[in-house]
Order: sequence, then C-alpha cells, then structure tokens
Amino acid sequence: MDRVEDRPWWAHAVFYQVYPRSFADSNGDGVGDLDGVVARLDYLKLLGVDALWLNPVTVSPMADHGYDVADPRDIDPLFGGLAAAERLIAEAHRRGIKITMDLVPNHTSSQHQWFQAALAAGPGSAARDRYIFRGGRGPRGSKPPNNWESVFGGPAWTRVVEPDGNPGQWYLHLFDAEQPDLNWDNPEVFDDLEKTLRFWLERGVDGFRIDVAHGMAKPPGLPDMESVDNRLLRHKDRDPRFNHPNVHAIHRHIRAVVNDYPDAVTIGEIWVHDNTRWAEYLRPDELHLGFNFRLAQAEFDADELRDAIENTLAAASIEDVPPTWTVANHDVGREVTRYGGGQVGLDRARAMAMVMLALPGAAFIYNGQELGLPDVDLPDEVLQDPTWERSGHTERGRDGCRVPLPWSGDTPPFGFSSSSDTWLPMPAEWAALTVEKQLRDSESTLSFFRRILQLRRARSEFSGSRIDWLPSPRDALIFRSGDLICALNAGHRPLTLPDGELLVASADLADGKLPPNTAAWLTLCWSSIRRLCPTARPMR
Ligand code: TEU
Repeated sequence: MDRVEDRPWWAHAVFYQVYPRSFADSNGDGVGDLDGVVARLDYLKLLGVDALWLNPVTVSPMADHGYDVADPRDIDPLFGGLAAAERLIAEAHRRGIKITMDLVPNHTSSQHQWFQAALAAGPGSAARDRYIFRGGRGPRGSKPPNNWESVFGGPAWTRVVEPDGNPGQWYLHLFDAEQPDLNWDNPEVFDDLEKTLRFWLERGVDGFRIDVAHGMAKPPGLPDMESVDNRLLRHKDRDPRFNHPNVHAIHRHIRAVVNDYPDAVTIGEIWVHDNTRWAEYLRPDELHLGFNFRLAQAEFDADELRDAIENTLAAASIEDVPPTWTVANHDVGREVTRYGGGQVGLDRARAMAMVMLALPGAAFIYNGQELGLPDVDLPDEVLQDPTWERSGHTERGRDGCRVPLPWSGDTPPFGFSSSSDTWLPMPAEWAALTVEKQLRDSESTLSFFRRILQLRRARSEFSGSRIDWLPSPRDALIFRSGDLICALNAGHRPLTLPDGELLVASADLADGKLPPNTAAWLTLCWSSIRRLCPTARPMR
C-alpha cells in the first residue's frame, strides 16, 4: 500500500462508533434513535470523521440492547423504523460520511421467528436444527449438555419446556438466554445471512462490523471446557466456545457476497490474542479489517503500550492489512476512567487519542470519547446489562460506558432528549462537558479532537504505512510514521522532544518540554535532515 489516496477508503479512515440508544433522541422517549443521528450529522462532519459504525438497530426485544436480533432486515420502531435508516444513509452520504452497521451472525433473539418455530416444532425437527439443541446430562437430562458458561455469567444452556408440557432439550447461548446460538453447520443459516448482507448493501450501507466474528463455528461434540477460569465478559484463546477453525469458511462465504459491492468493508470483532491466529481472519478472502483490542486492554504504561502497538502492527503485517486502533467501546469501557479518572485520566486519554491517530491504519472513536466522558457509577437499580443479573449481582456490566451524551444546557438530560426520563440517568456534573460548551472553548477536549482530526485529514505527513521507533527514555514512546513524529510521555518527568516542527500537543509544553501524560505531533524537519544527508528522501 503506497499513497493514502490509492488505498481503499477504509484503510486510513476514522470511524465513529454511534451507540444509538445514547447518541441523540429525536422523539422524546428517552432512548436515542436514528433521526437523532440524522439531526447531529453536521456535528459529526464538524468533528471530522469519515464513517459511522452503528451498534445494532435492527428489530429486537433489546435484552442485550439490539445484539438480540429478532428481524435482521428491518429497523426497530424504537430507532425509527426502516425509513429512518434510509434517511440516515442518504443524509450521511450527502455529507461524505460512510455508514457501517453491526451484523450479528452468531445468534438471534429468542423472539426471532426461527427460534419460536424451533420451540414449537420439538426435538429432531428441521426448525430445531437451525440452533444448537441437545439433550441434557444426568438423570432425566436435568443437567446441561456440557459445562460451558455464558460470557455474561451462569450456564450457557437453558432447558426448554417441550410442546407436550414436559422439560426437554437444552439450547446453547454463549451470551444471554435471550440470544440462542445459531447452528452454522446448517446451510439455511448462511443463506439467510446472505439475504441480510444484500438487503443492507442494496440500501447503500458501506459495510458491516461483524459481531463475535471469532464465534459462530462450534467444535464437533461440544467438548467441556478444560477449566472454567474465564472472567465474565472475557475469554482466552484456548476456549472451545470461540475461534474454531471452521469459522473461516463462514468468513469466506461472507466475503464472496460482499465482493459484489467493491467499496464495502467488513470489520470483524475478533477477540483472539495470538497474532497468527488473529491474522487468519484477515486472509485475502476473509475480512477486510479486524478489531485488535490490545491497545484497549493496555494500561497507560510505556512498555505495555509499546507492546500493544508492536503486536497490533505485527499481526496486521502477516496478511498486509491495515491495522486498527481502538481504546474504548461499548464493552470495554471508557479510557478516561481506565487511565485513572479525573484530570490525569483525561490528560492521558487526550494523549492516547494522538497516539492512535498518528499510527497507520484505521482508528475508531467511541461516541463521547471526543468529549472526554468518563464511565459513570450507576446505582444498582438502573443497571440494565444482562451481565448484572446473570452474574448474581457480582459483575456490574457495561452500562457505565453507555450513558447518553450531553449536548447542551445546564441540567440533565442536556439536550439528549426532551424527556428527563432517559434510559440511563445522566450525571449533573456533565454540565461542564456538553457539546455546546466545548464547542465554544478552544481548549476543550472536543476542540482538541477537531484539531487533531483536521490535521490527520489535511496534512500529507500522515501517510505512513509503517512506523519506526526513535530513541526515547524507557517511560516514553517516540515513533515516526510517514513524515510525522509522535511522542508520548507516560513517565513522571518532562520529556525533551526530538527535532522537528511542533504541530500540536495534547497539553501545553513546559519550558519547551513535553509534560507527563501528554503527547505531541511533530513534522520531520527536512531542511535540517538534508543539510546532514543530501540524498535523504521522505519515507512513506
Ligand atoms: O461482544 C462479544 C464479546 O465476546 C464480548 O462480550 C467480549 O467478550 C467482552 O465484552 C469484552 O469485554 C459483542 C458485543 O460487542 C457485545 O456488546 C454483545 O453483548 C455481544 O457481542 C453479544 O452479541
């Protein structure tokens, strides 16, 4: 890959993740919706993002906020129905913003007509074969078929009452009981996914974020897990529930369909740590991009960050695909809090935004990241993530990073909705963080994001497809990509910057040095380099 303009649009894009429940509410029901997104497209244009990734908006009983899909080819009325999606696609495209949707192929909602038919049809039926039904173990089959646990806590199996009124088979759900896993050995399952892919691609969407892209295929015989040592909401590479090699045939099928739409992109959610195994998903006939979560899992520590960056680059280079960078999303929480919270957490978050946007490849911003929002400590009674119930109230789940965005005004709901009864309560102290206030303040986190996104878009220095580490103290990172140098001070003492013209820093320099928890972008000074070495040329 050479010049940025010769690469596909997604190779260097800044994606903005919209969690639609929490972005903007247009109809006053306290839940965000697609017309809310339409109404804020000019804001997103002003921010300077290239594409949106919408978390699921298809028809759903919302047991896992849309990741339990009852009809993948229609939009839930809560989000405004199909017409709202058509308005969003048209209005986003009019502003040059691409739209990618979440696709959930591992499971459906238990309210999906297939699952309802499976319950009604009974054991051994063709309808049951679209899901993973098994007889139980132990006397009268009263124990689950194996020892797998749900990612959200509790057993991964639920027993059904058969049409004759007796307890009968069990069905597999790696997530909530309302999210039965599909049987990907049944060809009808792919045929239906193909319909879904084409349905949205024909309506103009520019691609898909594929949920649990390392799921779907299950090992024959569904063997027990060796040891149940996984924390909730996480799993290891050797976990039999995920990353079975048969999953790659599914991705090849998906890619063959998407290839009919040459500009469309597929982005897999790949929770696979090993670089070689991760890269298998990015082979030329599989996914275009894969989320690499190493940066999102790293502490604000120079060694950990360097390791995350090196491994992300190494994994991407195996198949020569663009790397991806993400520090926050609706599952892993907000980075301001992860980096220590308060002013320090915010300083580090701003610095890390510069690191992420200086690196080659595609970057993902989670809505509210540009406002410097932290996670919110929510009271027990408002928690909605199924993890809270399924863990027996030991794991609070992911609601704290899903609180609606503050737009304007001085009191909740801060212009998010006309109703004060928002689906999660908004903290009063977010009065200082509204879009309205931050747009007026040139020093705000929002103004800072606008500035760095503008530089990334406009300056030719951001064209690198590799990085070189430059000498730095152990507790700092300095790297060069294209004609850009990025320095991050993750230590405790001011850092002397390398030669170059300062483009921007995430906080003011002190006596010409980079303070702790701060990053800077510099451009290479070609005049001084050429004086030393007349044959030197800019590197791409
Ligand atoms: O997440 C899949 C997944 O494996 C996560 O549960 C992950 O292990 C964990 O969140 C890491 O912290 C996807 C969606 O992103 C998530 O929101 C859904 O709940 C889940 O799939 C089920 O569809």
